[in-house]
Amino acid sequence: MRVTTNPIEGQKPGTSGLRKKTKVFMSEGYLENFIQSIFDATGGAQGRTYVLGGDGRYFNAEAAQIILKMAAANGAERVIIGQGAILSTPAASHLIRLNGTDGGIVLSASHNPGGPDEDFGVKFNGPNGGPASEAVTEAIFARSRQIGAYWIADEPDVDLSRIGMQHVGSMEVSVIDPVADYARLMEGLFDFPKIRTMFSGGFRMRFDAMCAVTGPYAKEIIEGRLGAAPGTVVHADPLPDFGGMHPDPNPTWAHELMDEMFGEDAPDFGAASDGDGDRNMVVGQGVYVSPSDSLAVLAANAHLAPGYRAGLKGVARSMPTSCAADLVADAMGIGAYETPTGWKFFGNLLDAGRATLCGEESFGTGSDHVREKDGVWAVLLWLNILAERTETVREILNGHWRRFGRNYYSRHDYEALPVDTANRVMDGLRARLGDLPGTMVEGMVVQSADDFAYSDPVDGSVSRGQGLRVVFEGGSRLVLRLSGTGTEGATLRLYLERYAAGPEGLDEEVQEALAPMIRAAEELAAIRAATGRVGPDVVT
Ligand code: G16
Repeated sequence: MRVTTNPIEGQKPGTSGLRKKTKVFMSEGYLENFIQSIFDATGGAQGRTYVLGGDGRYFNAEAAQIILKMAAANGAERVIIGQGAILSTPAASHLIRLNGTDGGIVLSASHNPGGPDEDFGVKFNGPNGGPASEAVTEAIFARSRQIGAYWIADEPDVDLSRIGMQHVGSMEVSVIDPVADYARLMEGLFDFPKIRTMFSGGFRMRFDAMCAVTGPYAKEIIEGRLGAAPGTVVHADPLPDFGGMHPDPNPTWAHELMDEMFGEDAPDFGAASDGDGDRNMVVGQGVYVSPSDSLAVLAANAHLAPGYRAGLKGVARSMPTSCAADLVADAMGIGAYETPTGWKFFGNLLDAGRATLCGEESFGTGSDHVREKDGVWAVLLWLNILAERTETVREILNGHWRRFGRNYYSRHDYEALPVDTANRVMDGLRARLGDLPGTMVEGMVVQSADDFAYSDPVDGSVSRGQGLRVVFEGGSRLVLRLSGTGTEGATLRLYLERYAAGPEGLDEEVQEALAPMIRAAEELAAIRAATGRVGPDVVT
């Protein structure tokens, strides 16, 4: 059935897909226009196969039914969908690769809250299993501004609770167990028997799934296959509103886990994941592991896990992520890459075999096993390393810092700012960049300052305007950029990094260690003065 429509403003994918308020997505023709734009901008759906699933948030199942009918009406041959329309983002990426499909559609606004008054999102991944490149998202946006009609089959809903083959018109719909293939992939990468032995020896863990998609994955793998005590995984049922939780695994939002890990009789290891299962936070007994440090520790120890025994080809990190991983890569004599924020920028490096591990300060870590970041994978790699090294998380971190030095790191977020105000702060610092090299700020000499531009070493594409960067002599840095994932106003992210070579000064309190950087940032960008805020809303 052909339905006439008109272009809808603002269907521009951000850092990771299109994210809007759920009610916007539910408004007439909104989802339909965007899905049709995806099909149109990628050569049409005729004869194609796709993977489809989402994080279970409000409107997930309804949106999946609409997309199935649209795929059928656009001539798709087959859609593989998780039971209940559930798939974590990394599991979807794996299924695309495993089945050699033409791509996949993931329904998620990731770590943003869910519910009728919260957020919804749609991401398109290509045949390599990774987020669509900028060229593709631009083409989708361009198409959304010209669209005049969409196609949707007038067919009954698919029974998504029933595993097996069904049809929408002549299109096959394979409803599959969302966990099975993913769990098998993990078993091939990690030493499950060794981790099992660690758990049976009394090792205790808490995994907070935050009422989001990783619950079923963590239950099956960590409790089921690895034998962790029942109850290790908490908030394990994906709920449409995430039980009112903000499924963002950081110390602010995963505070229940933080309280437990910093309390009396804390478990040996704690972890949390986000809405769609691609993020992770890792905590030891009384010690928080920053995502940048986690990437560096994983890079230095990955060879302890069977899937990475042959060593790493290279390590990639997003520009605002601390340089800790670079120090490991240097020591190992492998490539270190610095990309813009957004997992899509890692795709070419992974496909070309230049990088094996990738990571971001925004709680994302992953490897070439899929083309998305992967929360459960990161937790399993940590477990494998802990089982091999038989040291605590704190001992591993301390040893790492003694060897490589410590990159003290924190991100300060100023959320829901008026867009004009946020732009003014960015413009103000941008205008000063050229004059900064050689000047002193807070007793530190500015070595370089620029608006980060990335030239992809594989396809030569250039992405400009990716964040303002001020680098000081000695390896300390300030980065300022606007978030590309928010749905309300603008979020300014200030990234602070101070390098301490050691051996002294490796165990300061992080915010105290960063105090000079915080003052330098205010001197250079005047965020508090311009926004009237007394401090950041979120500190990670
Ligand atoms: C997404 C992207 C990440 C990015 C993060 C934060 O994560 O996939 O690559 O680092 O957003 O982006 P921003 O700073 O622009 O808000 P997710 O987990 O939301 O898909």
